[in-house]
Amino acid sequence: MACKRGALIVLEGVDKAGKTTQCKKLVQALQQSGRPAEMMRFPDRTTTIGQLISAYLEKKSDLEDHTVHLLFSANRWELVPLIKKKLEQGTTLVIDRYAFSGVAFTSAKPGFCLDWCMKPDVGLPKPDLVMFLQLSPAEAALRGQFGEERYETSVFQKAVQQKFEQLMKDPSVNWRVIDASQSVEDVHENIRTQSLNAINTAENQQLGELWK
Ligand code: DGP
Repeated sequence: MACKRGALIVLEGVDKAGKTTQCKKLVQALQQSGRPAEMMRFPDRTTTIGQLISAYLEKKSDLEDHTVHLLFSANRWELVPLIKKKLEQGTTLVIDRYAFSGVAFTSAKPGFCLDWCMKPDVGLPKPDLVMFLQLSPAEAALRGQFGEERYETSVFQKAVQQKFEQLMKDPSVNWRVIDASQSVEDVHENIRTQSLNAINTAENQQLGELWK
């Protein structure tokens, strides 16, 4: 019998919600319970395209807004063969940000509509579960100052949050809202439970295509 496929699990949320910490804890917990799991993150700054994105985020270079949007999307597409291979091998992938960040961050800029922003990512592997770590701007501010990178201002983050809320209305995506104001351990427990359910369901389902 062919091995059962892994699940594609995505964590989304505004900056400071705790996505990276929770991705790492989830992968560790899955591995400890004997389930093959690996973490990925977008943008993946290690590729040639990722390095262009990284320089842009660090404000070392300026790129036209449509151009950078397409680069973020290309950065996801270039990893698709690897994503599919891992899932087919039975490895569950836990991904820190995906196309939803792509759409939320660009559509928060003036002159961009959700529809145009979604187009380049149509057809990407569809996550079996997307958990949105919900944290109010006030609570995010309590977690300390934003860094120096582009997009790290509270005004912009509020606009991004609104765009995520619009995206979460799409019933074709399996969204779960997670209260990220709880303790790290409580958030982890919630995420772990949701993920185990998704892994069990994904085993018997074909991988879908996003926004198709
Ligand atoms: P991180 O490495 O998770 O801190 O993300 C870097 C920053 O890039 C963060 O502010 C969110 C933003 N970002 C992530 N993905 C995309 C994307 O696809 N498009 C745009 N415009 N911004 C993104």
